[in-house]
Order: sequence, then C-alpha cells, then structure tokens
Amino acid sequence: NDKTSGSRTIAATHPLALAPVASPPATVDGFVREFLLNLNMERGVALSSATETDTYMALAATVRDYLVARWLEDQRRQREDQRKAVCYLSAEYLLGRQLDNNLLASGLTEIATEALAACGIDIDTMRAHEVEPGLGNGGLGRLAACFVDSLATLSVPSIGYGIRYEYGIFRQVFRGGEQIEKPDAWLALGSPWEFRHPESAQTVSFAGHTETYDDDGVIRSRWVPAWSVRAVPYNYMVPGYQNGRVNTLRLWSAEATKAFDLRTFNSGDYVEAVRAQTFAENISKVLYPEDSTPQGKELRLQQQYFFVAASIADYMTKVLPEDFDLEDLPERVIFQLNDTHPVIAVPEMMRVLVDERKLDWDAAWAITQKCFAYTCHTLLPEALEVWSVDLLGRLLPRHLEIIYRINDEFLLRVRERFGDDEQRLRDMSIVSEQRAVRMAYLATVAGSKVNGVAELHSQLLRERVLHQFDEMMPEKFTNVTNGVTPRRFMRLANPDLSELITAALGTGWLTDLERLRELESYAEDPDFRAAFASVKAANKRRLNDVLMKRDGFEIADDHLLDVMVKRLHEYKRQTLKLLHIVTLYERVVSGRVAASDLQPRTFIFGAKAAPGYAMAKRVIHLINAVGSVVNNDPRLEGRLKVVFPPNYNVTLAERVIPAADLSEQISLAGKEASGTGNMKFALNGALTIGTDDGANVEIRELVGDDNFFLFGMSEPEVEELWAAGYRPGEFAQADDELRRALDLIGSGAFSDGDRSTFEPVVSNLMYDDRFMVLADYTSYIAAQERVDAAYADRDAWTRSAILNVARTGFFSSDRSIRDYIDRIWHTQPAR
Ligand code: 9GP
Repeated sequence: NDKTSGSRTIAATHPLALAPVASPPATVDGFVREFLLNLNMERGVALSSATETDTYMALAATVRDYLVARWLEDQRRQREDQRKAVCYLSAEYLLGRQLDNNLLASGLTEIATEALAACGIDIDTMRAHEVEPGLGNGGLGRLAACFVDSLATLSVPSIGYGIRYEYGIFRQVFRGGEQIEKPDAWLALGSPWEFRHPESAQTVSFAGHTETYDDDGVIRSRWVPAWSVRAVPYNYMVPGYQNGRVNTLRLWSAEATKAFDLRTFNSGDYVEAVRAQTFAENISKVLYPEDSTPQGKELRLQQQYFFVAASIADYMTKVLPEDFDLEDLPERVIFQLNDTHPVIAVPEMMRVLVDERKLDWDAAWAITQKCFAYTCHTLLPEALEVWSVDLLGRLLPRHLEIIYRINDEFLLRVRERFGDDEQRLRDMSIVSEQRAVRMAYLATVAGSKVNGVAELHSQLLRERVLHQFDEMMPEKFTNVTNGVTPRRFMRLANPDLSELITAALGTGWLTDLERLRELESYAEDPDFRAAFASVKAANKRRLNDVLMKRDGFEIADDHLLDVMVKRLHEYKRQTLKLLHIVTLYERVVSGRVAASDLQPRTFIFGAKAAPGYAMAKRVIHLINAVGSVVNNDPRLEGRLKVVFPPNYNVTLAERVIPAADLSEQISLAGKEASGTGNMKFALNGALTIGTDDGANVEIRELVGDDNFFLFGMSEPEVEELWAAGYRPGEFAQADDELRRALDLIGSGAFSDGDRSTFEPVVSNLMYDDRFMVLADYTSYIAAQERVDAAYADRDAWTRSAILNVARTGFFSSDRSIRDYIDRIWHTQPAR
C-alpha cells in the first residue's frame, strides 16, 4: 500500500496502510487458514458442504492471495523504475491451465498439496477441475503465452495486451468420425484468476467520418465516429518462476457504452436498446477459429482495432505519467506486434499523436517508427492479412487517411531510392491495386524491426515475401527463433523427467536451459539410460490412464508412440502421415508382409480444423475412418493402432508430449514458419521425423543427423519442382505402394465401400497436391523404415532421446526473449 500511484498521492496515515501488503504465511497452516477464509468468506460455504467448484475457486483465490503482494510491488516498481517496457500486443494467448503453473511459480506446490490433504481434498481433483482458457488457435497463441511467462521470469518490465474472448477456441467432438464444433463456455463457472476493472474502461470508437478544422490557425483533421463501445480490462497475474516477480496480462472485454444504450433506450425502442448491447458485446464474444488463414470479416477487424485502441489508450493515459514528454516515448516503450492482427495499432498511434496530442506529422512518425516492431509468423501468402479500402474506410475512416499518407510518403522514398520503377512501386505499395491494405507491408514500413520466427523462415521472408523491402531497408530484418517455456512443458508436464534431470544436474536448469548440455555425458551411462527409459514408460502409462478415462483409448506398453499433434492444415500434411498408416495396413492385408513383422505402433493424432475449412474437416473424418478399420482388423493382430482423442488442447498436450517416442514434423519445406511443438517433443525426449522446415532445421543441426530422421525435399528443391511443373500423378505412377494406398482409400475401404466419401481427398492429392505430399511420400516411407530399425535397438534409441533433451536447451522461450531484448527491444531487466 504505497503512498503514491502515478500522479496521485494518498493521504493515508495508518501504519498498516503505508506498509506493503503482506502475503499470507507460506506454511501449511497459513495456507489452510487462507483457503478456509476464501471458502467461507468468498464462496459463503462451509468445508463440509463445499462442492468441487467451491473448493477449486477457493484454492485459486488462495494462490492468488499469495501472488498479489508481489504483483502490487512489481506495479509500484515498474512505475518508479521508469525503464523501457515491452507492450506485447497479441490477439491470442493460449494460456492453458493456471493453477499448477501459479503454484509452481510461487513455490507453493508442496504446501498447497499438504494443506489441501489436511482439509480432505485431493489436489489432483482440483487440477482436473480447471477449465483451460483457450484464447488462441495454436502455435501463435501458445507462443504468446510462453513469452509472457519468460518475460516475467526474466524480470522484463512488460505487459501483455489481448482480448478476453467470452468463447475461446471451439470444443471439438466427433460424430461418426466427423468434427462437430461446440462452443467453449470457459467462463461458465467464472474465472478465478482475473480481476475486472470497469473503472479503468476505455472507449473505443468506430465508423463515422472525418473533417478538418481550424485549430488556432493550424488546419487539423479529426475523426467524428458514429458509435463506440467500452473496453473493460481484466487483469491476470503472470508470475515469474520463483523470482518474486508478477507481470500483468490485460485482456479487454467489450461492453455497450452508457451513452450508446441510453440514447436508444430513451427513444422508446427497448428491443433496439438490447440489440445495441448485444452488438457491442459481440466484439469480444468469440475467437476466430482460424489459423494460418485470414478471415476477412468485418467483426475481426473490429476485434483487432478494439483491443489495440484500448491498449494504446491504456498505456498512454494510465501507465505513462501525465506530464510525460512524448518525444521520449521510444525510450519508454516498445509495442511488439504479434503477427498482423494488431497492426492497425500503427495508424492508431499516429492518430493519437497527431490528432489528439497535436504533434506534427513528422515528429509523430519518427516516434511511431521507433515504438513498434513486427513479428511475422507465416510464409503462406494467403495468410498475410489484407483489408479492403472500402471496409477500412467505412469502419476506420481516419485510419485509412493516415495509412494513405504513410503510403504516399513511403512511395516517395522508394522513388528517391530506385527511380521511377512503376512495377516496383506497385509491388511495394501498402495499398494494392486491388484496393486492399497489406497489413504486413504496413508493419514492415512502420516497424523498427521485422523478425521471422526461425532461421529459415527469416531468410525466406527476406528473400521471398518481403524481398523488395529487404533490399531497401536490410537493417530492419532480423531473426528470433521461437522457444517454449520449460516450466510448463518440462517441469509441469513431465515431473519425472524433471526430477531425473535435477538429480543429475542439480537445480537451476529450468531457468538456464542450456545447462541440459551437461546431460550429454549421461547418455553414455547405462543406469541413466535405464532410468530415462522408465520415465518414458511411466509417462506412457500416465497417458494411457488419461486417455482411458477421457475417451476409452488404450495405449499398449510395447508400442512405439508416434505422435502428430497440431492444427489440421494441408501444409502440415496430416495426409502424408495417413498414407504411411494406410501403406502399413495395405502391406499386411495384401499378404505382402506378416503382421508379426510389423514394429508395433500407436499413432496419436490431435488436430482441430477451422470450421469453414472443408478439406481439413474431411481429413479429420478420414483419420477417424482409417482408425476404426485399422483398430478393428484382426489381421493386424493389434500391432497398429490409431488414436485420435478429440479436442486437442494445451492440457492434453501436456500429457501426450512427454509420452511420445516419435514426433511428426512433416510440413512441406518452406511452409511451416517455425513450429513450437517440435521443440516441446525434443525437450521431452522424442526423436523427430521431419523435413528441413521451420525450426526443424535448427533442431536437426543441434541434435545431429544421427538423432533425427530427415526426409523430403529441401526448400530449394521444392521451388525447383514447382518451377519445372509439378505433376503429382507421376509420383503415384512411380511408386507402387503409394498407388496402392491411394487406391485403397479411393476404393471405399475406409468408408463402408462408399467411394465418394474420401474421393475428394484422393483426387486432391492426385491432381492438385499444393503441398507436394506425393512427391515426399517415398522418402517419408524410407525414413519411417529407418525409425523402425532404430527403435529395434531400444537402448540406442534411448541414448538418442537423451541427446535430444541435452542438445535442445536452446529452445527455451527465455532465450527467445533474450534475443528480442538484444536484437529488437534493447530493454533492461528490472532491478
Ligand atoms: O504457423 C506458424 C507456426 O509455424 C509458428 O510456430 C507459430 C508461432 O510463431 O506461428 C504460426 N503462425 C500462425 O499461426 C499464423 O501466422
């Protein structure tokens, strides 16, 4: 309870009011007391009558109580410290469950376990009770969640801004093997981890028109919006790992403004008044379930503007001191744009500086350029967002004017530099000839830096997607290879492996992951290998328990666990994995191979398809169809099994990844920007079968060719084949087994004889095959045979698995954040 808050001074005199707020005692007794207080006072129930929800809520509130003191202290420190801060702008945060992470970060796991047990409560039941907030689609959202964890762990002054979607990524169920989407009502029982602050709401406006006016002799522009909504912040604590730091994640929720409501209400149209409220709330109602595909929907642009406008206003009016000299803004803050979703922040910042704070254009532009940096997460041209001039003009007319001016001035610079090269001017224009605003170009022009998310991706960005920008401003481009938080994906997900590592290396490796290198010598120790293998076996049993309970799937102990979990997208090539399974099946049923000669394998899939992505949904259906045939055909003698638990999410990932033997990272080279699942698997001792794509390239370089199953064309080979004219049918002709597998699918063998069900998948591969599945098939099957041979020597396999763990410490998100600090942000950790 400090005396000052920004420019406010509190006139408190009581010593308690002046002392920093104290955490409850970190003892079992202290925990029990706090827990019961929360249960009685907050939930209004006695322990004897408490439901599971009551105890979970009280437990979460208790953990929160322990974190709050540090959080308030950090907020005070950040205010006083005046160090440069990072504002991470991301439309997605795929957080996963919070309870265990917050217990771990605050060092309370053991105390809480004991305290709950003393109250007759099993902590695992509490863990299972939590509904994970799925406020993201896949890798991009999960990366943002790993980054906020690392920012807090590295004590970087920072705040994450995003959207509090009322419904997160849909809940997937299967009906007849097909994906059905159900709403994800994650807030149904309330969210104990958030603090709502309606008094700190911001107003966000839309539509209307612009006008000029005379401001004491200066002609200025202003925006006269037509309607607005209230952006209400919900604060989440983001604790660093056992370092006493707690950062903030601020997620915005849309509500109707009073003015908006009242006007309609007064006109007597009550129905319309309710409609208005619903309309406003729609903005943060639901996460767009798209990944690597742009959704050109007006509501999506509204969401994007909604959260960045609220975040910038919040930063400028609530975080910055009132008298702050805006010329110094670049020394104070950097806004990191997580993909193109928040790029509308650039013209918004210009609008705030020029129209509201009355800076002249050039000064405002100089500040803006230094205050933003842009991370690109894709290479698929169709995934780079564009907004039509018409839509932008309608929804954000002032921003469109600003974008035009930014573009005009930029094209002047292009002309100065390259002369009247009209083609180049057309190519580089932020506004395309199709009257669309290319958000990646806007971000590149505005940002101080542009980074890709793996070495290969950054290189391809410079050489292909943004080539002409790289020619003009090479100093802007850099790479930061993605990373994952070892706290969640090793310590929490794989406690046994963590214990084994700690027994070998001592503590400290969780925040200094390169220390895993020291495990290299342990790979030569038979006892360590045996211990490592038994951890893997235990993880498989744990997964078996989870899947049995969840979906009734059984995982046999002696099977190689072959895992492909990620969003369903053609470029990721789940169909290639399927062709492998169908090939093995076909070998046995045609009698060419005896079932007893197969290496027993269980294939685990996890994947959601965007609801509007018909081909992806059909592939999901096909995986389930192949599964039900393969799993029930006695000729296989149980040696192959396909397991596809629905609704793959962070919670399930935490169970599947530690159990895996083989990690499938099989995208077409040049299509997966980075991947982060690939890192999680390697860090948990799975070997990768993969193409030279995304971060696979760096994984392979680090673990060595002997410990990685490489296959497929390289990116230049892919380009070459395209240029020569790719005809997938020729590859089917050239490989007998490939043809048989395709024929089997096409024959209706997996659809009760109905040829039409999966015909679109087969003909797509035969006649289109944009992602060259057939071209890489032969090489993939050969690599899988190398996998079987390697797995036959289990001890050598374990050695390789240990080396994977030992050599992939580089992929900690702590290292990624350090790279952002060195290459982009130039911030200092807090004292
Ligand atoms: O597809 C990329 C994935 O490769 C990467 O690991 C992740 C995080 O950088 O971002 C994904 N991109 C998107 O979801 C949309 O651009």
